[in-house]
Order: sequence, then C-alpha cells, then structure tokens
Amino acid sequence: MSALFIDGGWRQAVGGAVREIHCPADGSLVATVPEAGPEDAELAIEAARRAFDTGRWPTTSSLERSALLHRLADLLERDKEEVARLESLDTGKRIVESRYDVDDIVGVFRHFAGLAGAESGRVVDTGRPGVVSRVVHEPVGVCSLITPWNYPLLQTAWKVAPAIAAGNTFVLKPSELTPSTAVWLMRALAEAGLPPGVANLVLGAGAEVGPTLTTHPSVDLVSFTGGLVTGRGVMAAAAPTVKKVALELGGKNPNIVFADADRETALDFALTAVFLHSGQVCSAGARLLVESSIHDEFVDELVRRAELIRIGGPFDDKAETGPLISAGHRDKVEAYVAAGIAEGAELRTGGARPDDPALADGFYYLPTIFTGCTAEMSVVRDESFGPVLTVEPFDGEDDAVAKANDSIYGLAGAVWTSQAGRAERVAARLRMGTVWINDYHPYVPQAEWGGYKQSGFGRELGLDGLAEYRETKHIWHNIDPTPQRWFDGAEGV
Ligand code: TXE
Repeated sequence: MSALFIDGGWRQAVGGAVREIHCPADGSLVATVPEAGPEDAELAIEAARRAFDTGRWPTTSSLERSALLHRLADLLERDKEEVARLESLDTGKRIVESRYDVDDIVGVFRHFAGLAGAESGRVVDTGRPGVVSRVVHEPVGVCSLITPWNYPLLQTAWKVAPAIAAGNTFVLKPSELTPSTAVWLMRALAEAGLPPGVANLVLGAGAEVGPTLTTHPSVDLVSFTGGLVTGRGVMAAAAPTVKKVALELGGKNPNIVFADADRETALDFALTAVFLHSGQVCSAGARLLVESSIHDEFVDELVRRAELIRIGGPFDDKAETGPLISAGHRDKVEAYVAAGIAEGAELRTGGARPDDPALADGFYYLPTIFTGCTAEMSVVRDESFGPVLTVEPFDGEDDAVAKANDSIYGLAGAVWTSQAGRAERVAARLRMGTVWINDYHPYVPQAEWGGYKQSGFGRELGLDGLAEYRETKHIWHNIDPTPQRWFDGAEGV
C-alpha cells in the first residue's frame, strides 16, 4: 500500500483510514492508499515549516535547485512507462495521452530548471556613491499545492517545479481520485536528493484536509487548480491570514470559426478541442461559435464525425477517447445535458451512455452536441467538463467577439480564419489568457498560462512562472555610514 510522505518518511494516516482507487474505465482496483485527515495535514505543514525555517533548502544556490530539477526530469524519463501506466489506471485516459503527458512534464521540469539556473537579482543605480542597493528574490515559504484529477502529474509539475526552483517547501495534495503519480513523485524527489521536509504529500479528500491546508497560519501560499466553486472557497479560506493565492479554475472556452477558415482543419480541430480526454480539459473548446453562412453544413459534418469517435479503455489501441473520471462526475454531466434539453437546446447527437456492453463497467459518455443554443442557457454558460459541445451562430467579427467574451470565465479560446488581419484583431479583443489562431490546445512551458476573469489569477509556466513563488526584497546597504546632521540642534552637535 502507498503511504503519506511527511518529513522525509513514509507513514499511514493518523486515523488509520484508507481509500480504494478504482480505474474509471472498468472499475478495477488500482491501489489502496491512506486517507489523511486534518492531523496528517497539520503534521505535513509543520514539517514543511521546520524545513523552511531551519533547513538549508531555502538558501541553496540556484544552480543546486536547477540541477535537482534536471535530475528529476532524468528520473521521469527513466520511469516514463511506469508513470504513464499509473496515470492511465487512475484517470482512465489512453496510454498514448499519458505518454504525451510525461513528455510534457519532463519539459516543465527542464523549463523551471532553466529559470532557476538563470536566477539573479539586480543592482539599482541610486546615484549615491556610498550605497549599494540591490533587489533579490527569496522563496515565499510553505506552499499548499492542491491539484485536480484530469492531468494529475502535469498539473502537479506546474506547481511543484516552480516551488522547488524558488526554494520553497511544500505540502502537495493531489485529487483523492488520482494519487498514484504523486506517490511516484515523492520517491523521485527523495532519489534526486531533495532534503527531508521540503516535499510532503498528503492524500485525502479536499473537504477533509483542504481547510487545514488553506487556513493554517504556517502556510504562506496556496496554489489551487480545480473547480470554480471550490476555488472561491479556497480564496475565502486563505483570506483571514492573507496568504498568497494562485488559482486556475477552468473555463467555458469559445472556439470561433469564420466562414473563410480552412474547413477541413477547423472541423478536425473542433472535435479535438472539445472531445480530447472526454472534455475533461480546463481549456476544452466546449463552446463552438460558427459564422451563420456555414453554420448548418459545418454542424452536420461535425455531428457525422462525432458519431464515429471510438470510445474505449486506456489500453485499447483503437480507442480515441476514454471514460469520465467517476460515477459522480458522469452524473453531473448527465444533469447538465438534461438542463440543456429542458432549456430548449437541440440535442443533435450523444446525450447518453454508450450501449456497448464491453463498456458497461466504466463511466463512459457519448460525445454530445447541442445546436440552437443561446447565451442565456446554463449549458452555454457553465463548464460541463465532459464531452459536451454547444454550438451558436454569429454574424461578423463584432458579434463573434461579443459572444465569446460574454462569460464569467476567461481561460482560453481560438479563432479560425484565413485572414491574418482578422485573426489578430479578434485575438486582441478576446479577454482570455491564451488565444490560439488556427489551432487548438497546444501550449509550451516557455509561455505563460493563466486565466482572465473568474478563470483565476496568477501565471503558471512561462518566464514569469516563478513570480508567484517568490518574494522580492530590496536591500539598501549604506557602506559608509556617517552622521547626516539634519538637526543642527541635536545633542552633541
Ligand atoms: O473539483 P474540485 P471536482 C471543474 C470541473 C469539474 C468541477 C468539479 O468543472 O466538474 O471542477 O470537479 C480539492 N479545500 N474542474 O469536484 O473540488 C480536491 O480534493 C481545498 C476544473 O473534482 O475543485 C482536489 O484535489 N481543496 C479543473 C482539488 O481540490 C479542496 C480540474 C480539485 O477538486 C476542497 C478539475 C477544499 N474545501 C475540475 N475541496 C481545471 N481547472 O482544470 C476539494 N478540494
């Protein structure tokens, strides 16, 4: 059985509780893991606090941190197949996608290794000969890192790598549904030489351990990726102790197709945008906006292709998409689809579980497309996080931009057109952290990732990726202090 990792040692939960992890593709038992409670979270936070206040990690050189992240990347390359397998068993996602995820994670570790290695402050020219004034960066302190289940190790890497690069200590809490690769990560960090107490792992339900991780006075920063409602609660919980907070809360991302777009490519990507990983992607293009003049024929072809998508388990070579993460999540997607029908959206395909008996033990759901949608419908406004696409027509650039921006979210979006000028105009007006032009989904660790509006705040990745994880201090050193004699009447003058 796996274990919690606290202060450099493996241990069971104080209360002795355990949780079974089942593969969403067929319900098979994957692992039994300890289920932490508040006392475990507290022990982990105390260990991280000690490691920060009295350990050597926060003052290690940037080169040492960089070297450690490179060693971690090497270990991940060595264990690629094992990690991909664990990720697929926990999430049900296709093994090929898990392998891509591992490659991405290696890139994330190496990116932050580079940033750490290039770390430096700056000297400020004060114009005063007797003064050395410099700006230096220091770690924030103890970080609570809370991650979701859709890209478990990738989302974790986006937080753990900068936390390490900047010299912080942390408590990681992965989703209770997908703990396995976080356990691998702790083993690898120890093997890479991270001192005890710097990295701590607490497995358990958010409602149980989340409040301790987000309110404890010894925690300085909370970085959270998950749902909007939970994220609002995290922000409120962190407010009384004024913790630094970074949030990534998903989106309802518009995918805008103009009539002059390359039709074949736009169709192909419209499917990938929403149905990749069964829509369980924060940047999923779940809201398709199609220019009126091509709307009907575009949608007909989209529906035809959606019905050809092959569904199956993680190790089924022919499968193109897999199950939803849990029975509870599928219930949520089903309720969302029912609301769409009740609101008058036209269900063009899907809206049901597959009838293949071979899939009966998994949490599968058919690719689903709604047309006749309007901006007021909850199916258009709210994130389903499932394989559900809504389609709306638009007329011209202004209408496309107005509809796309009419959302409380602002994570990502795409525009498809063969006119470069139009593409740039629309991209500039979209209120989103990432805009793709004639593409969907790619990201590189060198570019920032983050949300506008209620999709969250704080940048992940990119050249600013360390910003959330460090404090910036100005040190003014008067190297030749002499009396200033401002007050001529002072004693002794
Ligand atoms: O997420 P939660 P859930 C969206 C998506 C999905 C919805 C709910 O729309 O349908 O969120 O999914 C931990 N204090 N996204 O319920 O609850 C939890 O244990 C502290 C978008 O699975 O947000 C897990 O580790 N932590 C998203 C993490 O929060 C708490 C990815 C995320 O779980 C907590 C996943 C608490 N009180 C879902 N309660 C994205 N942005 O990509 C729970 N958690």
